[in-house]
Amino acid sequence: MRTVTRLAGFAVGLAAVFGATYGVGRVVDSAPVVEGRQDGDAAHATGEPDEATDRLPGGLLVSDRGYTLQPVDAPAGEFAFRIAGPDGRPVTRYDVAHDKQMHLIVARRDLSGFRHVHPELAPDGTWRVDTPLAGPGQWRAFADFTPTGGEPLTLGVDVTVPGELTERPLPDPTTSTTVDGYTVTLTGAPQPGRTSSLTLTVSRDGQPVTDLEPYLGAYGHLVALRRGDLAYLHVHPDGTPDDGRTRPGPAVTFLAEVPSAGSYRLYLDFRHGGRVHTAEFTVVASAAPTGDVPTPSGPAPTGGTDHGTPGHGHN
Ligand SMILES: [Cu+2]
Repeated sequence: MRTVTRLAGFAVGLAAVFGATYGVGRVVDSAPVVEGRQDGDAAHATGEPDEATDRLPGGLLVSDRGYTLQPVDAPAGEFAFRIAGPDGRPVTRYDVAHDKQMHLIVARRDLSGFRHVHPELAPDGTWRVDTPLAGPGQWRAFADFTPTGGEPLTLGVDVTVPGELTERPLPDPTTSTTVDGYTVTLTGAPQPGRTSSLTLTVSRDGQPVTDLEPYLGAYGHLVALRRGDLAYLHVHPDGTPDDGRTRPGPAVTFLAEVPSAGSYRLYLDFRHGGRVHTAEFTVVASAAPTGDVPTPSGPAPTGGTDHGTPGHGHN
């Protein structure tokens, strides 16, 4: 089903904007599978999972597959943007994914200040939200959406908030962090080019939290950003609240595939007590040693200090 969607999106994009913005992504992306898509989609026809190998990670491009993220002027205290479609006009129809038509994620270039919010769509295609940009600096804003008739996209754009900027160093890698009185521990480590299982376990006052509340169709929502370029990674929850097997905590498991070795900042949104909390981790993805056998779950990162890092509330 997914393949069909992607194919449809590609055909539409190609017909409408032959070689224009779509070409940007293809030129930059050197993965050979991309060529397969060009000549009739041999790779897709096999049904192989190719999410991470046939294109760039999300969020690096302001324009992809004919869709362009365009911030627009907004009153103070508001952030507004449109998605221009292949015909150049603002897109007004979107599919719902993870409970929403549009997910807007922002983070400062130093990976601090993460926020995940849900703008409101006006009939003219303008998305508006109380500005999530919480202070001066160079921010990256990511629009994560699926245009109706197209395929899922994450477009990114830089936004500058003037003022005195204090650059914050990336916190050390850790397997435990605290936010709003919750302790969240991480097991598993991402490895480039393969799917890794990451499990986040939530406790409070030393007791496991077993009544997490669904948020965006899952018991947690995880975003990963790569240090250096803020490549944006979709990380899919393994299980949903209504599948008959997934429990409401204390553990929430995600399947992650990172595109390269390097440092990543993970942001886990979870809901408990009627509020959304965001736990943050720095993790390091290391290339697997030669001859290593792929495993769904790697060992916890070692060498990290065990201190908690302050998270950011979701209010
Ligand atoms: Cu969202």
